Amino acid sequence: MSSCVRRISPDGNPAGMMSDTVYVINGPNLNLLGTREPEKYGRATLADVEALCREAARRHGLAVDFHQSNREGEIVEWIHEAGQRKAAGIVLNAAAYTHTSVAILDAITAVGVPTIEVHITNIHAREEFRHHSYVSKAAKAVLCGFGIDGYGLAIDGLAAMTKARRS
Ligand code: CA2
Repeated sequence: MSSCVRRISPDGNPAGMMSDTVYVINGPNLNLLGTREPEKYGRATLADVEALCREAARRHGLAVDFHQSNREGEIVEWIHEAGQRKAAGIVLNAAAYTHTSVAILDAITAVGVPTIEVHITNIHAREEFRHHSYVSKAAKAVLCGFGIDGYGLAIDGLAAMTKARRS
């Protein structure tokens, strides 16, 4: 006789099953969006980015866990949380940590959640030090230069990428 045990993890997600949640994680200074340097980053606020992400996710039957921090360790911990909760994906604008953080690269690699790197600006058309990204080494895809629309495009891409895995 065979039996099957379906384990339920503390967040209510059956063990081994992918959740419908996409983590959107924003790095340092992105809380200033819409209030400074509009010529570079536009006039939309981080609250506008959150609304855009929720709408894009809703179209695909996904939910959003939206975060911003100016602290590297907190970003690392949200990536771990996305892994523990078996998130459908991560949309990550690590901002300046993109160009410096091996800790964030290691976290993405460790959790194995499909991660889309997003930048509002085209980092390759900016200063040389912005051309290198540690995040890109572990990202499934990279979007830059679409303004805040890049976040919605990243969620569309994640939905397409993970559809088969979620059904
Ligand atoms: O283009 C992007 O999204 C960046 O990730 C933005 C980072 C920058 O360090 C990256 O090279 C590219 C900077 C985020 C700062 O956000 C601000 C927003 C409004 C006003 C001032 C800063």
